[in-house]
Amino acid sequence: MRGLWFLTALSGLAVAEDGLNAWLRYAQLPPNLTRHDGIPSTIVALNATETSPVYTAGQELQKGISGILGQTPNVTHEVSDAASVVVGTVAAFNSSGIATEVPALEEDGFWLSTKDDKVEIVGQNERGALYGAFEYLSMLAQGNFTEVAYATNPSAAIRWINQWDNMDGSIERGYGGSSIFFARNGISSNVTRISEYARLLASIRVNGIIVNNVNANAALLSDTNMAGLAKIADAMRPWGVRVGISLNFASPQSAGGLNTFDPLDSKVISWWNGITDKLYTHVPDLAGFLVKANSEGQPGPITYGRTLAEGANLFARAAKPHGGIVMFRAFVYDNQHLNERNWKDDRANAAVDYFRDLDGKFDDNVVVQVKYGPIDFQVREPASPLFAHLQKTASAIELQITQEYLGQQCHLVYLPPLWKTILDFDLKVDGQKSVIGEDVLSGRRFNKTGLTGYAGVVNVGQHPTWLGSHLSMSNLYAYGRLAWDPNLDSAAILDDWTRLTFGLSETVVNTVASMSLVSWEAYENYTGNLGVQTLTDITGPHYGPNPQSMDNNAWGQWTRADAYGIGMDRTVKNGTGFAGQYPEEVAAQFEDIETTPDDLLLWFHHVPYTHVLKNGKTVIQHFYDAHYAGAETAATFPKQWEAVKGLIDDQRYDEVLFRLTYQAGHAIVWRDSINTFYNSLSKIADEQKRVGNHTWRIEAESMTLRNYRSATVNPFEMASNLHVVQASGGSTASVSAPLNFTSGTYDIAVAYYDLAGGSASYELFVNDKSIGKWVGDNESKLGYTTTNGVNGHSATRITFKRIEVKEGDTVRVEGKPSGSESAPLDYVAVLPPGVVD
Ligand code: GCV
Repeated sequence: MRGLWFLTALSGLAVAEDGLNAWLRYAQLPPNLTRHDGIPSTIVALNATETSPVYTAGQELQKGISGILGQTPNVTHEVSDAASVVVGTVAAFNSSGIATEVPALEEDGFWLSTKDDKVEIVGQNERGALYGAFEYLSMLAQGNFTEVAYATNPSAAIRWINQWDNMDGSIERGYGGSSIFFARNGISSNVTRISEYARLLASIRVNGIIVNNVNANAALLSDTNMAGLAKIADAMRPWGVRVGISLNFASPQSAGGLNTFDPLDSKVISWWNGITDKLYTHVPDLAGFLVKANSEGQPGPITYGRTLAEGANLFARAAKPHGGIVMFRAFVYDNQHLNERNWKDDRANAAVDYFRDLDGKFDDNVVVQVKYGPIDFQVREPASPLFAHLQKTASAIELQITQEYLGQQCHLVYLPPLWKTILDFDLKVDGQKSVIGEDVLSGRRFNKTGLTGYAGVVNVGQHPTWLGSHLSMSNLYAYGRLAWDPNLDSAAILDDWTRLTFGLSETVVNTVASMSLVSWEAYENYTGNLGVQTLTDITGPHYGPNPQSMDNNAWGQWTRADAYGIGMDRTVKNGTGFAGQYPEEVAAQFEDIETTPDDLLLWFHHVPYTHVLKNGKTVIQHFYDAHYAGAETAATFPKQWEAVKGLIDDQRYDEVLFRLTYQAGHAIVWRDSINTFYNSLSKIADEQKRVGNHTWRIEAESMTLRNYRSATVNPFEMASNLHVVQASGGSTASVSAPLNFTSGTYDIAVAYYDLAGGSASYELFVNDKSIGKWVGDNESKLGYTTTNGVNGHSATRITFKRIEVKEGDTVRVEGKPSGSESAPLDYVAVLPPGVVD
């Protein structure tokens, strides 16, 4: 028997996994962890209706127990003495006559008891019962057979997802493939992935989803599409996930044929009432609406001189009779009239400026949805001060699981430590403790009952890994866990996720933790430090470096960098006044440069590059050092990951290794371009003389060129030594140079540019020995927003490890252009062990 278990466990490991099951794999436990006694034989689910989450819980328990423990229990719906697991609502338990001592539960809460060889899972409602079933399965899957008996309740009622899916099947800021909800300007006919997604969401206790982009298309309101929405809702309902939609404010005009969309116009009101009634006939439990108004070109009530509250209440009143709610976004700003030359202009002020005086003017089924920081999902922002002003209005925080500004799922960035800087922040409203997660979003601080919570922007797509990257899924998992309880520890959540996703090996758990828990800090280090934002290409794909674009843009995301200094002066005394939007104590802290933490210094203050930080370094030296440190940390990731080889399946091992290796290379791209840019702007040298000095590099333009020509790049800092080479025709080109390094073993890295419009092929040689071949086809592998430029988005590095080199050998790279990709090369680095350059 033991031998059989062993074989199964081993073969289980070898099976390739594509990530589709995410953290719900229910992999069989290793024999030493499996309890052979007391494997549940009968599950009683106290509801036999197939669309009921309790019915789903019964099925899921059966599936999970069978996978984890290797024996398939029966599922029945009648109470019997044989029952070893019973799942149902408090009401169903009571009416079945089962004696339980369940404490009072809140909506969606549950009680789980595994004492006395019986498992009882009691939900306040059906959804809660399903959550309890997932909790029990999560324990089993982690080999945790402890006897427990406890109740748990959500911190907030709203725990939603926002997908930014377009009706043509694309996803705004989508890096995980095309939409699972929409295709060809309609609703997708295949709901399999939709229901699988709902399963994942239910397991992390997400109870609602907006399925279409906030930049909404009124075509969703056609009869055909409403019928399609009903199919989506049917697929998600058994998992307790309610569906909602984003609305386009101008729909009465663009889709309804009216000559206005003024929210106070009676024709407009009755048009929306009619549409809403119709929607509810298709989807009777529609969760509600999400509205982006008067922002980034979207229409809204201000167009007619109406307030944002009047706009929100229009939808609230239409939805109210049906029990629906309106999530109204506070992301309102006027990018047409922001002018960097005006020292006092500041997009960060917009949310409070627009909403402060509207507090209390929203209907009670409106929730103002506030991005976590005042700008837009940057690598670090202070908490939005709007949370302190919405005292009579329901509010929710908007977090972004989608890594729009944080490496687009091609860089490992575990986000909970970033979210925690906001959730754990104390706004000290009126001098009283007002921690955003625990006190404000829970509704406790301002005595809000019912409607508060969380909205997480997610770009799940058709990719088998859902987000395009296995490791990014920890962010989705953690989002649900934190929305339930914002006081949870980021590291503990991650360990649960790793065990469920990759198995119980301690090496795997420790490796994922050791990379993930420093990943946000590393990303911040090699992108934008001290609160300056990410320094990405704000006018382009928001992916690679482009610090110049962070000024003189119309989006109001500025750093005010010049030859002498950097940072936004957001003080009241001399700047934009933003610091004054916080409650008194916090405002005073940020107003004063002495009490502003270094990591938000440039958010609140404009300082010379020579300003000395609390850590004793000047701003510019900190920039240099942080970029080197960040890239060095990223360089450890692929190496660390190698430790899990053989401990997880090869498919996921290889796919993760590919991305971590790419990230290590792109971190160097970031490091060099940011350092080169600020070095050139400030003319202040790096004390350690690293910037611009690359002992181990051979610049392509200095090599012997065949069919390649040297070129400058724009922006200038996007190439080492400011130059690249590009093939001048369609035929194979090459660069070659003698290696003037002491004979030994080196890693050889080649820096090249991978453009969207072609797949150039490359080969690296030492003398005439081929070291490796590759193709510039990131566009079909990585999912980030590709471009056709030789720039910080396309800059890529490939590394060949442990190559024997003799002094005087010749290194050669051959490149064969393809399409618009002229096989561009930047440099070859010949790296002694441990050197990151
Ligand atoms: C959906 C940023 C993003 C946009 C997004 C917008 C928003 O500006 O870049 O893609 O639009 O935020 O949140 O509405």
